[in-house]
Amino acid sequence: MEPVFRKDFLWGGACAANQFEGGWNADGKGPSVSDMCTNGTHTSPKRVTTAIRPDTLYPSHEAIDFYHHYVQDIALFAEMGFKTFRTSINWTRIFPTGMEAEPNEAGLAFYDRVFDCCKAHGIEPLVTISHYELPYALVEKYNGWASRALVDFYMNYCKAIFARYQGKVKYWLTFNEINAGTMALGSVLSTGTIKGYEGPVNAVPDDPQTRYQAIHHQFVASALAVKYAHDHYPDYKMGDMNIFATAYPLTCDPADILKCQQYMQMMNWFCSDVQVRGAYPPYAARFFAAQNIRLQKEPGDDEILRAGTVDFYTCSYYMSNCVTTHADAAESGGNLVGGVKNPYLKASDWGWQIDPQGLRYSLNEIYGRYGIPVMVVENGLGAKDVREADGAVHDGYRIDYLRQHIAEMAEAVKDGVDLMGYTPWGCIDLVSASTGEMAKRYGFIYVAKYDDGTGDLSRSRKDSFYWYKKVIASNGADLG
Ligand code: BGP
Repeated sequence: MEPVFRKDFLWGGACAANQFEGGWNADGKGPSVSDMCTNGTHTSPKRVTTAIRPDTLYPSHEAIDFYHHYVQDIALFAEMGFKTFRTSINWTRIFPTGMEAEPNEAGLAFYDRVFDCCKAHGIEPLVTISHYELPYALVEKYNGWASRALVDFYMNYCKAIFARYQGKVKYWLTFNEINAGTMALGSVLSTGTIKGYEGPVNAVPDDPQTRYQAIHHQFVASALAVKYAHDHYPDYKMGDMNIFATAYPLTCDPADILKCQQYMQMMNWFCSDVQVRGAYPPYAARFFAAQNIRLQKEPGDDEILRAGTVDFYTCSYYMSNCVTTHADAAESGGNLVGGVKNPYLKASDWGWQIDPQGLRYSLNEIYGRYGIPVMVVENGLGAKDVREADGAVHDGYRIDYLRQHIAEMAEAVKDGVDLMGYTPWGCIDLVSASTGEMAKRYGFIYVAKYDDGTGDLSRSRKDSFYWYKKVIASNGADLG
């Protein structure tokens, strides 16, 4: 294939602190919402608890212990040729309850070491400020982002990390998958609006009013952070981050087309319309009225949103789904994002429908709408891997998945999309966000850690490791 990607294309991989660091209470760190979540499976949901229960496995507590393996892990990323590494900062390492006046020096120092190590290998960090790691103390006291008070706590956190990592970090994402809050499951991971709730993560009593109010507070916090960064650190590039859950109408029945459009609006466009264009989109008003949602805005909020628009757009892309008004269609099994089965697509073992062409389609839609640089900061196949006795993992299925998606990204670039980079999800095996499992692996690097909490944490290179190294070395021209 001819080289089509930019010369400075940001090839790399993505992780999130709560899913791979471990060290959940090391060096003064406080508990986050994720630290209160037990393990689960595809069929039995993980649970959130209001206190750490004895004899209960909390997968984030050790995870794959990047906290003590970062030197080795970043060296492996460098061996693959990573230009960038997307990770997040665990808010509770810096502010253990989220409410302290001063940051925790030991937490700040850890990320100094991580970013210095990246820099030493010529890897540019791409940092998610908040990736499902809300301080649990803010849930207990404020019901998470339901409270406007969180805007100030978030800003204190941003100011501390913006100042500290000047010269080390240039690319920032304000919230991971901010549109997760538009779904009921997002109330655990994203908005933290679960005060006093203990039970399965998919059975939280749903309250759309609270979720959308929480998202409004996140919009304000994000815009203030972007504006502050632009004013104080002109070299910082600020991005948003969305789940892009492409949907197609199941039939050409105009009722299906309309339903799909409405789904696309409130699921995929609503948050980025606010964060990229700086105002609530017109279609939202009717949605809120129909749901009886009344947002509390403070005077000046509209100006804040207008002044804090992002420099680049990012998204996760794993799958697509269908939407229909016809009641007899079968559900697809996606964990975070539900939908109707597409008869033309196959699904992963976790029911996520694999749709590489949908990525080309989505990138065209996104770039056509916003016209700012776009980056795919999560994509990949969660699958069960087998490590052979000699340490090898023959993950041809993962190579196939990634190859097809990269080929479609190349088509999107040829279509005219300004694509900045690509960071496949879970470049090293880590804990699944939706199920809490280790068995759902995404990595190029296998980690000997299992669902029962056992494993010696040893790392080994999968077949996809060597394949991705060639992809990066050829700037995407050699897809093997
Ligand atoms: C996204 C999250 C990630 C990640 C990924 C894969 O929704 O941003 O944190 O985990 O999906 O999902 P899962 O881990 O459930 O397979």
